[in-house]
Amino acid sequence: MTYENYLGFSREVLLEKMRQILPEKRLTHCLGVEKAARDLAKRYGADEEQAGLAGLLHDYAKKLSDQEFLDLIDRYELDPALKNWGNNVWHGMVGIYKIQEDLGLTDPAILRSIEIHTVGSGQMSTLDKIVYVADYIEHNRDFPGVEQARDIAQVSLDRAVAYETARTVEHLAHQGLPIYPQTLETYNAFVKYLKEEQ
Ligand code: DGI
Ligand code: FE
Ligand code: FE
Repeated sequence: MTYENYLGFSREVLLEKMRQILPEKRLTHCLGVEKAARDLAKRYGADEEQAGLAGLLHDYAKKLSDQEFLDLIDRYELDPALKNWGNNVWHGMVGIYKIQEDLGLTDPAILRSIEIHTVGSGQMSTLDKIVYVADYIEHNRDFPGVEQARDIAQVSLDRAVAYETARTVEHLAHQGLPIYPQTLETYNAFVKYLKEEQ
């Protein structure tokens, strides 16, 4: 399946749509995640087109207003507890409804990987892990620990998920920020992979 099969229009047309709603820096990040996701898919025997499209689209909803997210939560009767969170959680968990509305994308595996790209899940498919990790290690990223994350991602996707989640939880706790319960589920499910023998 090509991007065009999934979308009904070309990658070029998708990029034009994304240029209308995302600042250049965010679009550059999305292109970096597309590339990183394709590379990880090749490395781990997943579908490169599916991973690439999920990576490219993962932050599509990043610039929606809070009010738009709150309306989507109501309209799709999503868990009302989501309303206590913010853009960081919404752009994935709620963003997939905007992607379906705007682009007509229906592939459940792609939508699921975008839904959980920020918080992960205790149960992640290979595609879910690829998008989650690609978002963290894409070549435009520059933060302490990114090189180690890139190295780990070449060896074990599970360990890369564990490493990224542990760093994110540390970072959020260090800043005194609330941690979304599903982020902690991801941490608890994957933390065993940080041990050498796993
Ligand atoms: O959208 P990106 O910036 O590319 O990356 P992302 O979607 O992985 O994360 C967006 C932000 O969300 C990032 O600043 C970290 C934050 N975040 C991740 N997990 C949680 C979280 N924020 C809160 N409050 N709780 C979480 O569990
Ligand atoms: Fe994101
Ligand atoms: Fe991202």
